[in-house]
Amino acid sequence: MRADGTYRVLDADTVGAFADPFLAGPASAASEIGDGNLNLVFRVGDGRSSVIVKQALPYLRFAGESWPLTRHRARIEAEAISTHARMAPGILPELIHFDEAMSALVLEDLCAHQSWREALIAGDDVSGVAGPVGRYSARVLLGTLDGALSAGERAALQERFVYSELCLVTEDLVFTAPYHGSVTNRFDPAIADLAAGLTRDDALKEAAAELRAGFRTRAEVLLHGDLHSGSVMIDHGNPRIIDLEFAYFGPAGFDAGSLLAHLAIAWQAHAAQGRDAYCRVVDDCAAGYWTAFADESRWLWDRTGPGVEDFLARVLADAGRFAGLEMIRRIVGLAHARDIDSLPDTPRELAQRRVVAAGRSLVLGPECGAFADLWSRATGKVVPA
Ligand code: SR1
Ligand code: MG
Repeated sequence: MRADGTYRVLDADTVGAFADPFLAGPASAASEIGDGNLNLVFRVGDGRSSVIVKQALPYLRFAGESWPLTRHRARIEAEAISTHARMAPGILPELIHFDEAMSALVLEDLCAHQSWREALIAGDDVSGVAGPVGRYSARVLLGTLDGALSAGERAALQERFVYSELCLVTEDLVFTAPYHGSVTNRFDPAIADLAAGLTRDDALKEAAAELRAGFRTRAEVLLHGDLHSGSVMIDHGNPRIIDLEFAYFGPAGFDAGSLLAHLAIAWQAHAAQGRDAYCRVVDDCAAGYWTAFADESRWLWDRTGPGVEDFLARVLADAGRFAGLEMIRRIVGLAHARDIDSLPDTPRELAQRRVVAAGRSLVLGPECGAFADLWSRATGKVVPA
């Protein structure tokens, strides 16, 4: 907590003084590097080393002051990093300092890393990334599932991660807006027919509402809450998980669904450009994530009651449903995926239509019973009857 307990918005001129105590030498360079939807992000250096300062604004950066938000997400992110790091050491950035009054985190600078999404878009080598991310998901799920902690510890943790304002943003953007013609939706004019069709699709609307109820009420595990390829920074197969401000106790299949949705989006972007060889690379990422998640879960499983295979089957079935909604909203909703937005017109329209069709089949088709089933539907290789 700052001594004077006041909040002020940092900028490139003032963030140096704020970060100074956390650098070896005096801060000599600072720049705003954030391209995220929510917060300010600065890199501050002393010529030899650097840190990241991430500050929550009292509104949603993407929308501006017309969409006010509290700054509670900074505390949630700080606590989620610390909690997840205890369960999955080495894969979260180091939290150097948290200033509650300033709603600011001082974090290890992952300056040698790039986002997994950007590497996938560029068609780069991404080997060695998916496995550790799958093990991270298993560790935080198994570490916070009912029975993993004493009842008192778990209740205390749940109190720190109640259903947050950002959960309401997810509710709106993922489960509601695409199916109700919200003014926040954004889509290519070329697929206006598709977007309009979603608002008349009663089966999809109903399924989305049911999944929203589960998202709201099933406080099963402490999730990342926004786990996608842009939330994973990589450096020669060494992934680090960032942006935990959406963390909350929710359904165990949500993170896996979100991550697999974004890998399917990457796959569809390459497929629409005829890059089949790179689609095989993305196939390996998706299978590598799920296999590592399942194997690590089996390794960590140590409880009575329903067995680990039942647990994995339930996570997979949920992941398929959540993945479908995540895919659809990244085409017609407020926040898109650069994998597809960056394509030229013809492959972009093709990919957008395929992503929405695949998403719909995941939401409305039979429950996914095996990973291959989920992935073949997400990539449109199989369309369930
Ligand atoms: C306007 S906030 C939009 C999205 O950005 C975050 O990364 C979440 O995915 C959220 O839904
Ligand atoms: Mg995010």
